[in-house]
Amino acid sequence: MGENQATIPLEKICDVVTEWVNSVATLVQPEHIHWCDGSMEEKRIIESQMIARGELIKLNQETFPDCFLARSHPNDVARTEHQTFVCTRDKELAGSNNNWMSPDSAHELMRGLFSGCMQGRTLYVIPYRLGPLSSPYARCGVEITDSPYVVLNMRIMTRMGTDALRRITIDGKFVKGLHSTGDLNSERRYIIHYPEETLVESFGSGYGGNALLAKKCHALRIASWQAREEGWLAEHMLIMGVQNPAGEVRYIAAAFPSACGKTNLAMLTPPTSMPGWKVFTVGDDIAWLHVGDDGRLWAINPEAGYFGVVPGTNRDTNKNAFDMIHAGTIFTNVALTADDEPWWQGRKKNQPIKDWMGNDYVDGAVAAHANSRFTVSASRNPVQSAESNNPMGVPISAIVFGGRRAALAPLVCEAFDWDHGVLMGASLASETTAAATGTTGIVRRDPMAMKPFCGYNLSDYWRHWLKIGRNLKSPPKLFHVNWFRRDTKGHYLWPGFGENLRVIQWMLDRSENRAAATASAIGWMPRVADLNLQGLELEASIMEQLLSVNQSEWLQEIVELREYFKQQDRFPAELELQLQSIETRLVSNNQ
Ligand code: GTP
Ligand code: SPV
Ligand code: MN
Repeated sequence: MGENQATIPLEKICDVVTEWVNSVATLVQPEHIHWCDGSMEEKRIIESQMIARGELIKLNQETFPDCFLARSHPNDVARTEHQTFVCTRDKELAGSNNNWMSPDSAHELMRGLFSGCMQGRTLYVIPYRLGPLSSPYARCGVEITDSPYVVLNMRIMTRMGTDALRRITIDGKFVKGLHSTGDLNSERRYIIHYPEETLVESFGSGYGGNALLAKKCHALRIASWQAREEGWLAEHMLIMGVQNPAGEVRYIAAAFPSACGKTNLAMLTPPTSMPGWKVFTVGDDIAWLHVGDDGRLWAINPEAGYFGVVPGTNRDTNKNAFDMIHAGTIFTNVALTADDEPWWQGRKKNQPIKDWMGNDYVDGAVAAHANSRFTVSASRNPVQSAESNNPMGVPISAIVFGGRRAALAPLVCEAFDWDHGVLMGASLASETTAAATGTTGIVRRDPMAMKPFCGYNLSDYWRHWLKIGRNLKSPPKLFHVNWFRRDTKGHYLWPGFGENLRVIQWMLDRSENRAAATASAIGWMPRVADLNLQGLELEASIMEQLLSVNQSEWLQEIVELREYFKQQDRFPAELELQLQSIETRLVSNNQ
């Protein structure tokens, strides 16, 4: 496909896109229109224009070459889920998990907001491809935006530019994304999806998932809709390769809610006490999963870069990320030091003088915003997998679900079969984080880490998952993990980060049928002796606690899950059956 693509003359390829750009331009009335080609020259021009206007700060070029700092409006620092809508003709299709408006009312509302909104501004046309070149699973989109910050970020996060336009001509279709920062009035902020029109409209925000429309809006909400129609899955998952000392490489996909550890796990540095182990990153946030001809599940990462959480990143927690973000990185909403270095909580070096809003830093105040982020190309990752650009993706041996749970959920647990694993995913809950606006630290249900990103009714989504399982001859094993269990003083019981590889080793060994486990009421679990804990100094009593299943707490969880699932119309009978089995086992196992 690559060769055919290159032979199409550029002047022939833009018709479908040009038509749409022209109609948008009539509505938004920009001063200029710029078609992004993704070139280095274009990057430099946009950077210098933004620097001249004070929208971008050049960081210390000796210690952080080609790095910049951007500050978003203080009311615009995270995704705003209450202003995010899925607008389907039939409300039931969007499900109670999504905010809904009729497509007609949404179009009317957005037309009003977009009307004349780019007067005096440049309209950027960003053609982009999601997925490796020549992959049959790759998809294209075009984002129209008036934000040069969005252009610079999309340039890193997607394969942006002329190649994407060529592919659109071959595909004959693309996802449309129209975005304007508007006046950044938080009352007039909407992120609207029309899956039936493969269209996204976003107004009033310039931040992250609200504005980089290829990411959550296209690659998850619209893509999940398409995936259901076409028989695949679009998931909020990292993809990692793990090589054991024997040189065998296996791949894992893991769904954790926002700011719950995907980037960190995907780039994990093995502990020194696990010599010979290696980890390679395929993706850190989104996976597109297809049933292969061989009956296995295969995954590609649609993205080309990382938009990762900065706070907490250092040599001890995530050395690969720490090294990676010392060049070619856009920092958003971090603090600044006297010598123009970025600063964040947990950086362990230097001191801030300006906080994330650009105000003088006062001791004890918040320096970097909790949801401050780095944008960096995946090619800068020292452990990027060579398979990242494989058009067919990588075969998945294990699917992992996990969240932040101070109590209840054990360190690791394996589903008895696919349907049980789907229930595990559907039951996922986590303490809320700063990745979305609202109160943090409250446990909420976040099925498959997709609550904010599933573009359709969750019950239909679970049915789709069950169906995918039926189509897999060699399904991956499914697991639930919890790195975030705490003691009564609030300290994490498990050291996390690199040490998580110990749990991964057990999961992969299970998928090869070479690790022991015991059956608990909630799934297969390792005994302490079944885990490789060599070189890890952790009291036996803590390990016991991490692997314990408290019967009364779990019975209470079943009650709460029933209550939650009752709110989902069309809840699949197969999952109700799974829930009943757990309950029966809890009562009879007496554990
Ligand atoms: P999104 O990009 O929002 O989807 O998040 P993510 O799932 O990629 O989360 P990320 O890896 O960026 O982690 C978020 C926060 O959790 C960071 O502050 C990390 O330092 C912290 N974290 C990650 N892994 C662990 C772990 O194993 N243990 C503990 N205690 N903290 C962790
Ligand atoms: C998340 O919130 O899950 C993110 C960041 O990965 S954002 O792109 O803002 O959605
Ligand atoms: Mn995410």
